Amino acid sequence: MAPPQNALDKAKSMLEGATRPIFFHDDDCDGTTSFVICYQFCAANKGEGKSIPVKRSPSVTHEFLKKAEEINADLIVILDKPKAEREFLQGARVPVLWIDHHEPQKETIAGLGNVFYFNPRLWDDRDNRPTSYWAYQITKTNLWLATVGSVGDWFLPEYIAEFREKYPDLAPKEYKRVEDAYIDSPIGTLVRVIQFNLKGMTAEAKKSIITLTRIESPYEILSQTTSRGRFLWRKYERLAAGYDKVLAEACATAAQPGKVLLYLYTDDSMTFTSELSNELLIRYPDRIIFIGRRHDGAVKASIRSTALAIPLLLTEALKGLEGYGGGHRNACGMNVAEKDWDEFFRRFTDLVEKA
Ligand SMILES: [Mn+2]
Repeated sequence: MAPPQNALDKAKSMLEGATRPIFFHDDDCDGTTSFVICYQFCAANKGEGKSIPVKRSPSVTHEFLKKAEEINADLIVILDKPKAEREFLQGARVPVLWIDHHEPQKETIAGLGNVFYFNPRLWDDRDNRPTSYWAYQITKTNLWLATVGSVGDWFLPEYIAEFREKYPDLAPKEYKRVEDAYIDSPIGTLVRVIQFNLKGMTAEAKKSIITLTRIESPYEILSQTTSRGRFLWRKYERLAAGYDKVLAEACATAAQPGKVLLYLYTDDSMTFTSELSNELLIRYPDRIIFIGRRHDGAVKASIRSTALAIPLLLTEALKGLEGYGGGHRNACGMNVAEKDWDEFFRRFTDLVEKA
C-alpha cells in the first residue's frame, strides 16, 4: 500500500504552519533537492527556513539540537537521513517532521508524541521511492527539482511525463528507465550540477545550497540566464573537467577483457567515486564496476554490479588481509591496505570469474 493521503496532508500542514523551520538534510542530490522543495514551500507560506546539511554521519546526532535552539526554530525537519538519535528527537522542544525512505526506525521514534515519521516503507516494505519524490507529493510544487532529485537517487518517477510536457527540450526522448535520464540528458546534467556543487569545502557547498534555494527555473542553470544560475554552472564546469578526465580513463580501461572493470586513481583533490561508478554501470551493465582511490597507504573502493551479489565475495577475498568492506547486495564499499591490494584483487577477480 502507498502512504495514505492523510499522512501526506499531515506533513503538508506541519510545513505550512512553520515560521522558522530548520532542515537537517542529507548532503547528496536527493537530500538537497528535498530540502529546496520544502524550503521554498515554507517560504511561500511565510516560513523562513534554515539548511543544515548533515555530512559524514548517517545519523542526526544530539549535538545538532543546539542548532535548532540557536535560531529558535518552531519546526525541525529531517530529510533523507536514515537515522536520528533518540536523544535528539526526545530533546527537541518543538515538533519534528522526519521524511525518509531507508530502513524504518520504529524503535527510535516509539512513544515520541512530537515526532511525525513519514517513511513509505511503513506501508509497503518494497517502497523505497526517494525523499524528493515524497517532498513533491506533499507540497505539489517544484516539479523539475523533484524530477532531478529522484533521478539523482536512481528512480524514474511517474511525473516524468508531466515534466516532459512542461519542459520538452529537457526530456527530448521518452525515458523508460532511470538509466536513460541519468546520463547524456539535460536531466542528467542537472543531477551533476547539484552533485558537483555539493563537493568541496563546507562553506562553498553551503553557498551553493543557498543559491539553489533562489533558483526558480532549470534554465537559469542550463542556459545561465541569471547570475545565480551562472554561479552554480561555473562550479559545475570547474569540476566537470576533472570528472570527464577520469571518466575517459575509466572507459579506456574497459577495453581490457574480464568481468571486472577496474579503475584506480590517485587524484586526491576531489573524489568522484560514486558518480563514476553509477555512470560506468550504465555504460557497461555486464561488468562488475570496481572504482578505487589510492590514499594514505590504502585503497578505498566502491564496487557495483547489476546482477552479482558482492558482499560475500568481498568478505571471502579479504580473509586474513588488512581491510574491511560491505554494503548492499549490488553496491559495496571497501578499504584495504596498499600492501594487501594485489593479493586482494587477484582473489576477488578469481571469485568473480568462478561465480
Ligand atoms: Mn535518498
